[in-house]
Amino acid sequence: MSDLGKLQSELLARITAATDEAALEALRVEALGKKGSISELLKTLGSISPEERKVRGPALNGLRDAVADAIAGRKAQLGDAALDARLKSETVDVSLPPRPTAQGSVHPISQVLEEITAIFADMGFAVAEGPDVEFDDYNFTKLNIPPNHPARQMQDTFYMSGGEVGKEANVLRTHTSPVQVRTMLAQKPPIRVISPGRAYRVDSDATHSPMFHQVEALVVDRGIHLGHLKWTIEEFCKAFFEIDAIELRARPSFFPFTEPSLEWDMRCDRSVPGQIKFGQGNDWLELGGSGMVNPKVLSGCGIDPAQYSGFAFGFGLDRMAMLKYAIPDIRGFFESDIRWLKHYGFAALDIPTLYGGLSK
Ligand code: FA5
Repeated sequence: MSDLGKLQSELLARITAATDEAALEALRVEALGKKGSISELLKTLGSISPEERKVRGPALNGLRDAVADAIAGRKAQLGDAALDARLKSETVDVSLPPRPTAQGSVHPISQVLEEITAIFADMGFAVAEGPDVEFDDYNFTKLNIPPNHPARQMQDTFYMSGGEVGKEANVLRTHTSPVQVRTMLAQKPPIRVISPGRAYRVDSDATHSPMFHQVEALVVDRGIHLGHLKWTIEEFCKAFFEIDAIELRARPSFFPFTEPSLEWDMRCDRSVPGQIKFGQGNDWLELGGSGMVNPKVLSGCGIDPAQYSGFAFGFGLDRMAMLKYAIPDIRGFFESDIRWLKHYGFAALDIPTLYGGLSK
């Protein structure tokens, strides 16, 4: 065997025997590197005669290519074997339980809003909506609170700059009562709507929030009187507080948009801290304002007060949630504290109805 043949079979045997990439790389450097055995032999080509070079040149190139191919082939073989071994040893445990996902809850305001809507739906009320940014005209003037009237000061709020009075909505509504105006302008009697939603005032303490919720009710038809108002509030409170033996008290009050005006309180016992028992005790809890729709408001909205009369009331929705679910401070509703939401939130909406549900 020629010297080249010997070198080739020796190198190929070592390549085949190499067990990892590092050993292969060492062999590559030893044979094909700058000072490798084959590279050194190639350098000798310059110093031999042209006739010899014709024979030795191709032989050396053949040797170099055979060794390079063998290294590449063995490298691929080792790579495949390593991948095979990894695939055999690595397993995916499909029985691993998923990581727990954060469970949300229904906010008490959403729960109470749905409860109230369902109870009034059972009594035949539709839901009317209005925007949070309201016309000064609807929030005040059409409710018989003209500019500079002292009642505007009792409901100080946030005004949008640039809103042209009467032309552009320019005030964060101070109550849900402007929805009365919107409803009467859009629809003729008989009217029977509620309007739950947000309201805004310059207020902030444990029972007053700058942003809060009210639910408005409006009924306009022929022959509507205070008895209808009383019955509706009583039935609503019985269903909402889930107690038949409630006792309500009406106090004379003043709202420019109702005449006469009444505020409603519920009898309760608050002698045990953190507990409210309705229908007993000697304490009274305020629910909200109400009254017969002022004839000026009716005619201002295009309804003839000689033919129609109506009642309206507006209760604080957050206050009702606080009463029903014994929540001591209104500010917790809007602080987005996860611990608070976990404690007072509901896993799912739970909706009691007055007469057993709409489907009946
Ligand atoms: C009104 O807002 C009248 N629009 C209610 C009304 C409607 C009267 C229809 C007649 C006819 P008042 O300012 O009293 O009334 O507010 C009603 C209820 O909203 C209060 O009893 C209270 O429960 C709630 N409320 C008022 N301000 C706040 C506040 N800053 N934070 C939380 N609740 C509030």
